[in-house]
Amino acid sequence: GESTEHDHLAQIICKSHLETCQYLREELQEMSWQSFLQEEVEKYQNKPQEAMWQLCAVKITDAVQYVVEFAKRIDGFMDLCQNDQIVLLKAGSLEVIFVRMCRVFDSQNNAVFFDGKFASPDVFKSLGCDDLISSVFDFAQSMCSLQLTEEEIALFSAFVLLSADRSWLREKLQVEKLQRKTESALQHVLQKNRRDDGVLEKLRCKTSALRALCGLHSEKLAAFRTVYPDAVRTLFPPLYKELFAADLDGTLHRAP
Ligand code: 4D8
Repeated sequence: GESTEHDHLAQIICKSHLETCQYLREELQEMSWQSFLQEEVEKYQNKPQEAMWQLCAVKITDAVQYVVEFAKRIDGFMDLCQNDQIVLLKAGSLEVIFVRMCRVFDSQNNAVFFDGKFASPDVFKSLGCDDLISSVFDFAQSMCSLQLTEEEIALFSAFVLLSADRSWLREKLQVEKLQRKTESALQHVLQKNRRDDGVLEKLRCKTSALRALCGLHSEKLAAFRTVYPDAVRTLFPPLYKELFAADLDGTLHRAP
């Protein structure tokens, strides 16, 4: 019946999520005391802006690759036309990374697992994007305060990825159907976990916060690129450029 179908979808999405997350939450919680020493923080702060941008672009690209793997394992995603798979990943992969960030976020110390240890916002100072960094950390704090289970994070990630209102979708209805199924599976799981305190509504609000964060990231990248076009061209991972700076020299939009 209805309920077993939800359970099945929730199980598959949760399994895919755990298998594509690199780190288990428990493993990280055990080492949450491992924050960077002051001299290590200074090492990041004294990096040239381009070098810190490159490091972050590489880390984001690694994380994107895991999100792509996650997407491929979601029931129905691979049945979408290739255009729509690309549109959804292009618009949603960074959003899912920001959702996943709450798994590896130490809210007591306002620090995120980055480059092997827990990093506070000052580690990212040399990027020159203090407003973006503080918005990202605020978002992680508010996601953490919802205290979602791994299953709930998995389903919310899938829900975000399957957003049917992205521009340039060709088979919008098919994406809508997948998103609705995911949403009712999430609703079902929240009920099962006795979370009837408007969590679903709060999560729906989070989707606009996620869009704002990605918009801010694009703005920062565009500004950085005007100052350091060569750094972006020669040092940044091709996938990062394809996803976030495709209008410059991506291949996704080029005819084969
Ligand atoms: O599981 O894949 O290892 C953040 C990046 C997380 C950005 C990554 C990052 C994550 C955003 C690097 C730079 C979140 C995990 C590690 C790398 C998401 C900041 C910190 C993944 C969860 C934690 C742990 C800077 C991984 C926000 C972005 C700004 C720019 C100017 C590029």
